[in-house]
Amino acid sequence: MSRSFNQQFDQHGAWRRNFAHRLKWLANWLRENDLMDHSVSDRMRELEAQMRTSKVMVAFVAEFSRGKSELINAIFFAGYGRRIMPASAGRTTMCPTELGYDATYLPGLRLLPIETRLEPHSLTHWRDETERWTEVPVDVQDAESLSAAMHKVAEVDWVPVDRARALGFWNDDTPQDNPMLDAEGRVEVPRWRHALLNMPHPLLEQGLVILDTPGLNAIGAEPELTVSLIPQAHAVVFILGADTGVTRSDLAIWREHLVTEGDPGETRIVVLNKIDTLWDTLSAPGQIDAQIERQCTLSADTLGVPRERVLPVSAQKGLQAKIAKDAALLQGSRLPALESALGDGLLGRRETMLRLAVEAGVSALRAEAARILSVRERDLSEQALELQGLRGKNSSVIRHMRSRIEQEQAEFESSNTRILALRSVQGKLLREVYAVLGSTALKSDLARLAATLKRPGIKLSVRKVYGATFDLLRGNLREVQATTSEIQAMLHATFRQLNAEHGFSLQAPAEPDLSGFVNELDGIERSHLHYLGVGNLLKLAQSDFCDRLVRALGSRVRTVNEAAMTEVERWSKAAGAQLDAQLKERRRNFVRRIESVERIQNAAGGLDERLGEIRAQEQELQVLNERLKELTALLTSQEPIPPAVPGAPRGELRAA
Ligand SMILES: Nc1nc2c(ncn2[C@@H]2O[C@H](COP(=O)(O)OP(=O)(O)OP(=O)(O)O)[C@@H](O)[C@H]2O)c(=O)[nH]1
Ligand SMILES: [Mg+2]
Repeated sequence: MSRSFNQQFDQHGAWRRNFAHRLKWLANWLRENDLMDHSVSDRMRELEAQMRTSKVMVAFVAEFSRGKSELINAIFFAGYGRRIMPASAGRTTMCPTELGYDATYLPGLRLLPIETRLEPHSLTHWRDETERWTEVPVDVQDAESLSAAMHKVAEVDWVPVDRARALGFWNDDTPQDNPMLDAEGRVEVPRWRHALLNMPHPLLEQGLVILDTPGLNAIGAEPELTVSLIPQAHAVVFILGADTGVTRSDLAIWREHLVTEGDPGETRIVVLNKIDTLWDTLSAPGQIDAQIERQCTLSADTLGVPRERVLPVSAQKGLQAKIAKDAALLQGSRLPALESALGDGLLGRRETMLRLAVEAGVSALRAEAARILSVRERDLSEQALELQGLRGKNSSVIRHMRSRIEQEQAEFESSNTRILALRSVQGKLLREVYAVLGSTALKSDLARLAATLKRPGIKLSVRKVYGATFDLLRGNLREVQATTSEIQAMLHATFRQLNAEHGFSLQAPAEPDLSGFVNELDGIERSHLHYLGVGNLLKLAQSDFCDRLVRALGSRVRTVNEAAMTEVERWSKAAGAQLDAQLKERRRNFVRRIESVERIQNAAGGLDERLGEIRAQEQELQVLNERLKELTALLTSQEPIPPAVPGAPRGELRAA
């Protein structure tokens, strides 16, 4: 039998915990052997954060009442022995609901009031404005309390049409989509804009984020969901009812949310839910199966996905079976097959991606630490050469040698101008990068877009207007890439000179490649145009819709720009740290050389003794080098860490 999603996620979590533990070990070892300089510790921190903060988001998207919330209950919350997410006939979930765990906040439910839509900020902005959220205290250990709190996401208010219009739930241009009025002419609108449940559930603690969404009308004009939140999910589960098949509104949602930006298909799973409604005591089991199969094939054809991407289940019976521990019913619900599809596809791919990212980080870390070792090795062999030259020489020669080293030291200290110049040019170019990609520049680019989109008659040329803005944004990244190439050329030249002058082994770190970010912008542009193409174009006439759309765009582009700036910064820091490390080692080297000569001056026969010491130190370095390779290779493996060779030099690993 295949493992359940929960088990697979547990393993994924164990793999991550194991990595964090080994990283700590490695850090101790590096510190004890004096190998933890700035660039090494930066790499360490990055690796640690990368593992710790990596999230896996699964979004559940469908028309109302298809069973999104019920499916979430069945897959993730059956252990509570009851429904946690409210699921009932008609519209239930009224606002997008994110379930996750962030240890920096107390566990509980936070709700963002719908009125925030009247203010000009994106959801991303509101996430950090804690005081604007309504906190609902929850005892997350207690199923009753949790379930009671979650009913908040179903809350609605009845408001006059004007207010509904302002909030984005009423559009005069598309009357067919407007909700019904009550006897007093009021409109039903969600009370909350977004809900965040922060809860130390084992899966959520390991980085799973679940996004439950409301059906079509309850979303209203919230482009952020379509153009920002859902495209960033690692998997999207789209749900149909086995009784209804693909309806017109299912198709509308599919087209708006599920047609992907880049990576096609694989991250989309179609669920044909409520197969229990086809279970019929008058039909033979074979007939029922044939009927389910027919519905799956039909749905696959209508949506244009391969048949195997459509999975039939009964969320309700699955939940019931898990709670009652009824194995036959669970098999009948076909929930296990869906869970393993989610697990294999989603977690498998996620883990591979994380592994690749981490491996790149680990080899950079190894290279940084190995560089420190090789500088030390070279210093030792130079010292040995220098000392061997003293064999059989008289004391005046030795005195002379000492003063030569001191002179060299003084010259070295005064020749730092080239290094200072390099630093200042680097700093200036980096400030230019910030100016191009920073949020002030972005704001003005996007303000222009918003203003243009609001012009009457713009609908026909939306593609062109977006194209112009995105050309500008892509141009910014290219401009920055040109700047980094310039810095890189300078680094190469200066490093080569310093290497020649001082015998350093500086090597400019690989220049960041920003083309991936350009591709991300392409994807964002496509998703926006797609969104506007599926019937949202008319809404551009509403100025607040336009603003919301551009804000959602702003927060995604900002993320891309910030990630690009981080890459550039990391690269620039790595170059600086190398320089620092070599300067530090060189200074230490002068001190050691003077010390050696001093000792030989003072004691006859000290020469051979000192040479012997140097040989021993060289051997130590070799052992450290081997151990470094071994320990970094073991970071991502599950194998036990072998003990160090007996008699190995100081600073062996201690358990963290
Ligand atoms: N028979 C049957 N009913 C189901 C199944 N799954 C869900 N339901 C019922 O369908 C209704 C809607 O389920 P929900 O989970 O609230 O649907 P939803 O997609 O979250 O709907 P909204 O929150 O309104 O967007 C509820 O009454 C569920 O009990 C199923 O597998 N079989
Ligand atoms: Mg729901």
